[in-house]
Amino acid sequence: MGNYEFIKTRVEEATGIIELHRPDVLNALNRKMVDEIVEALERYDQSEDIRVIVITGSQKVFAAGADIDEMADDTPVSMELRNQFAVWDRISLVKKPVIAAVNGYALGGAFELVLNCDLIFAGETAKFGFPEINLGVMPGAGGTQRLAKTMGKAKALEWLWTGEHMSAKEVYQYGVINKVVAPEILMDEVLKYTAKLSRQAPLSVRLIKEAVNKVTDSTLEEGLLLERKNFYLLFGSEDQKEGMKAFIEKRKPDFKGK
Ligand code: DAK
Repeated sequence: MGNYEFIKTRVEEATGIIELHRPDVLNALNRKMVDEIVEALERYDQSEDIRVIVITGSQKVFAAGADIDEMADDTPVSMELRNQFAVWDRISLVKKPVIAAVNGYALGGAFELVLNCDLIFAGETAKFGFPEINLGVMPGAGGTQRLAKTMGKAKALEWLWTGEHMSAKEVYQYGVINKVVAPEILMDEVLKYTAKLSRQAPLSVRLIKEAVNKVTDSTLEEGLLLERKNFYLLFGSEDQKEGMKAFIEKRKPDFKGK
């Protein structure tokens, strides 16, 4: 993988891992770091050896939001000219499953990055929140929309207005995250799940992701049409033939993602 300054990458079996690494400032996301995360995501998405992607931080912190020093002097014009949202938009174009593994703080833009992932696993000591209101701003990289869609309008507003941190257990109760485990076994739990997911038919995994994301991004009618299209598409794949043949022959399928 590329030479990165603010992230580390490694591969475990068929899982590509991206670790945020800017320890001096609690992994605060500066622009270069966001560029690096997106570049690594896209590389793993293209790689034939990778089936699942994990984004994580350290045991202590996922990330304390966007780099406040870097954005303090920004203006609407400077942000518009830099077209900074374009790079964020590329995150949701990743076709493979992306899982966030969160220990410690995931605040502001870091929580938005987490909400952009398909699944969220957290350690018991993880803390989530949108402190933007304390800085006189608001979430701008999808936070208000994704939070309200997953936890409901009333709770999202209550929380966004206070800017307070919520524990992993609380957030789990509202259905925002998938699983809470002891912090020291977080990565093992995530890798157990990705090992399982890596054995599933890759095309099915990818088209299910696209169809489920339609639920939150469109009307029911559009979602049903996309689901049907993807369903037909899978019947044109070698993996569908292999999967059904393997069942009939009472053996495990050997999926190739074709
Ligand atoms: N930015 C820069 N430095 C940060 C930082 C941040 N977000 N968070 C922490 N640090 C630095 C601290 O300044 C401190 O540096 P030194 O003093 O040691 O030099 C060091 O990290 C350790 O932090 P603390 O001493 O504060 O550590 P504590 O354990 O006491 O507190 C904390 C941890 C996470 C509660 C606290 O650090 C904190 O509240 N941090 C700020 C949280 C925050 O407000 N985050 C930013 C939210 S706004 C966009 C997309 C997204 C966004 C914006 C634009 N576009 C696409 C245009 C997102 C915006 C946001 O995230």
